[in-house]
Amino acid sequence: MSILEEVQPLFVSPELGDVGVPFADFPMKVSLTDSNVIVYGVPLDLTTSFGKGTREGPNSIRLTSAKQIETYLFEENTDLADKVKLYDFGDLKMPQLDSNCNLSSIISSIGSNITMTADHIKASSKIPILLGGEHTISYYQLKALADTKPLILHFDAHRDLKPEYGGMVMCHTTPFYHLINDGHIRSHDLVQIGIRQCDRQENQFALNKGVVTFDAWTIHDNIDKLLLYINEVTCNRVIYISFDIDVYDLSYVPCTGCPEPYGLDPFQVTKIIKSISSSALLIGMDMVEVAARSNDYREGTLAVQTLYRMLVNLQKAYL
Ligand SMILES: [Mn+2]
Repeated sequence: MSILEEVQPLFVSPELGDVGVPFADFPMKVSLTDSNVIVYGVPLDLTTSFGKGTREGPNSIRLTSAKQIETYLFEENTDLADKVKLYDFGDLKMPQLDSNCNLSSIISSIGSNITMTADHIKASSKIPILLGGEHTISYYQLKALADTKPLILHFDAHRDLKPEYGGMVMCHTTPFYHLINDGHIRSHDLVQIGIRQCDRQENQFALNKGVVTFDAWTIHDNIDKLLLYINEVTCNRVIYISFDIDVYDLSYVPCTGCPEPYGLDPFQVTKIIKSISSSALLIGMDMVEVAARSNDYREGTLAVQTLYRMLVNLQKAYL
């Protein structure tokens, strides 16, 4: 039995899930053995502070990718299937919650399953792509990939650099603080893109630690400065992308937990993705905080199309 078959029972197969089809369901099915990219969902929505609904993220991504049918990217003249052999593990089984449950211990137990899954995917020389769910989960996947010392391109409206929030240490506003503080990532390897909301302490922490920041206003005024920087800094680097859907302006993503104005648009995000050096090697990725409400699948659609563009444009570390 391969180490991937060991973790597979932790997941509900996409065929048995609510949508009933895998992400980017290709006509020609890819087997687990033949795949080089593995997608898995973690529909965690426990600590979100404002709007709820990120538990719908993985399903809305699967549903919109199934409904849109085509995996051909018009402006790239490329089909996703030409670039990746993708396998969808399905969603991590979530524990039953009751009123007495301890949130921290639930998150930590889900977290160990994420770390083990990402670790096994990496050990099988495949790329893990985590679909969320709240941003908390990125901590656990990045922890598994930390030994590759990746440069982290963190797209987000928020810094997520708080030490704790509402009495919770591990929650959706804290993952990058703890990744740095626990020694999993180096602060100067964190590039935060599209930032426009945080508190004074987070800003000071970022400045003191040398976290690289391109806030939304800087990008709006002079995107070329960012494109040049990304192209240079990703040259011959292993990279990880953590993509919070709320980096987009709230007009594109009305359902996510903390939608914010003054955000990026899809053309800007595509330019940024395309500015990544062709010598960069992608080691892993997450797409988090995607939500859906009452048949509003705008975020799922945007998440799918953003993921497709990242997958066709980036060179995968193990290919
Ligand atoms: Mn955010």
